[in-house]
Amino acid sequence: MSKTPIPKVQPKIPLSKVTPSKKLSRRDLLKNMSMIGAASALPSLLSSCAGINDNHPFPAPADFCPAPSPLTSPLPNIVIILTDDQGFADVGVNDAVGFSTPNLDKMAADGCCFNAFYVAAPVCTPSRAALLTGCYPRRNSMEDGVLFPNSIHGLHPHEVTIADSLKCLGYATACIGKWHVGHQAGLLPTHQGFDYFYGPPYSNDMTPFYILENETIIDANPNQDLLTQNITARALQFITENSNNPFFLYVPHPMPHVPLHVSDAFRGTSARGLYGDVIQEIDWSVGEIIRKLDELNIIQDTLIIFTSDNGPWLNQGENGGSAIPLRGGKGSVYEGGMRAPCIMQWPNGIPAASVCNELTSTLDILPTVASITGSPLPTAPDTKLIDGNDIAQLLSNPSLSKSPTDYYLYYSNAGELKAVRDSRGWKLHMAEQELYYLGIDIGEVNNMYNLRSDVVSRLQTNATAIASDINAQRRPNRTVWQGLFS
Ligand SMILES: [Ca+2]
Repeated sequence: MSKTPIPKVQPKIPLSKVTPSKKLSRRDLLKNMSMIGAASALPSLLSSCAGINDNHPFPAPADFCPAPSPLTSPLPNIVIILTDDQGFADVGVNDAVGFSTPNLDKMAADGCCFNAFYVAAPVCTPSRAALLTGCYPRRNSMEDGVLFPNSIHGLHPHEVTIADSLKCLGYATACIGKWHVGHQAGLLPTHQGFDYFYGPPYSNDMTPFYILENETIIDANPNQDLLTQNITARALQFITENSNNPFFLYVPHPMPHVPLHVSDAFRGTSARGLYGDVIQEIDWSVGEIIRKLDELNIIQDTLIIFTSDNGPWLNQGENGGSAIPLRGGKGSVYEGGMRAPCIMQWPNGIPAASVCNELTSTLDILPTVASITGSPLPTAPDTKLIDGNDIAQLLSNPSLSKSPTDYYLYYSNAGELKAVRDSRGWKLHMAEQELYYLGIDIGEVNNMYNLRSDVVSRLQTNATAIASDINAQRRPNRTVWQGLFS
């Protein structure tokens, strides 16, 4: 065994260590809330709240971990690289036009392309909350669009994230990139299982835009041209410092979200304008991470997952990406909004040059990581607490195994249930009365709604049942209206 002994679980940083740059007065808060149209919610907040709403059924993070029971030796490192608004077609292996992604293509040659891999919302915040927790955003009340600088809620710290789960086994954990599931005091990555955080709290088109290290603003006016470079440098440093122990590295790039920015080294390098240049720099970053893992001789025991948080921002024109041949993009529940490019590499666990066409999603990452490491999941008798499924068998045998997910729900960017698909490829848009068979109609062109009432009925019934269960088991987000950062 090449790994060092597993260290003791470290407690999360207590709330008392939070150092907000500026506190808002109650008057400022009222002004902000009316700006975001939430004034009507205020009386219940004020009456119920001594700073936070805290009716979450899960234990506090420090009390979550059961007795550790790691399964394998050595434990695999986990690296998740998440891009922002990169389209399904914006990687070489998915026929990108005008730029190249040699490092992602090599990753596919050394690992597996997941061609029916979904995110759980067509916009940033709910998609990211889902990836981290394995839950549809409605289950943990993160479904209602993206957070803005004056938002005062976020993912509840009692939710069990991938980082929380792996901390129980002593993993070193870092989030290096864009967070965007809660930026007020007590909602940052350091309260969600991450030992270290570097990056912006939310999207790069929001102001004030700043860079945090853990919970301190270290750059109030960052040069966005250097975002990808700086994130990459810190990711490499984290890998180097933790090469002798198991680690979880989450790299959610702020790019290629508009406004696009790229370093001088990559400016003008593609035939697809700034968007192509930005993707080529992200591809470079992927290559740097893989090279570092290789150099440190730990790549065999590292699962690397590359995907995007939602589809391309099509109305940005030249500055947006592409999901062709999929229909729609960011904000849409057509495939282009929620089917993401996904490549996974793990030399000891995934066969090289493999392809998986089975139904999979970001929801599956948490339970799969738990399966391959032995890290714990939240449990309760007879109650479903997360929505994802363990796809470890699909990793080890991508072309022959079957998806454990029978039905997948498509929620809008406002959290409304809009569509459902099954593991065979039938997809129903309920309000629109559109039925497609994705197996031969990935572009959602040929509406078969009036031809297959049996399929419509089956999909409708199952979607309604799953959604009803989720609604019945909803857990709260956390609202913080003290200690605001901005
Ligand atoms: Ca996004």
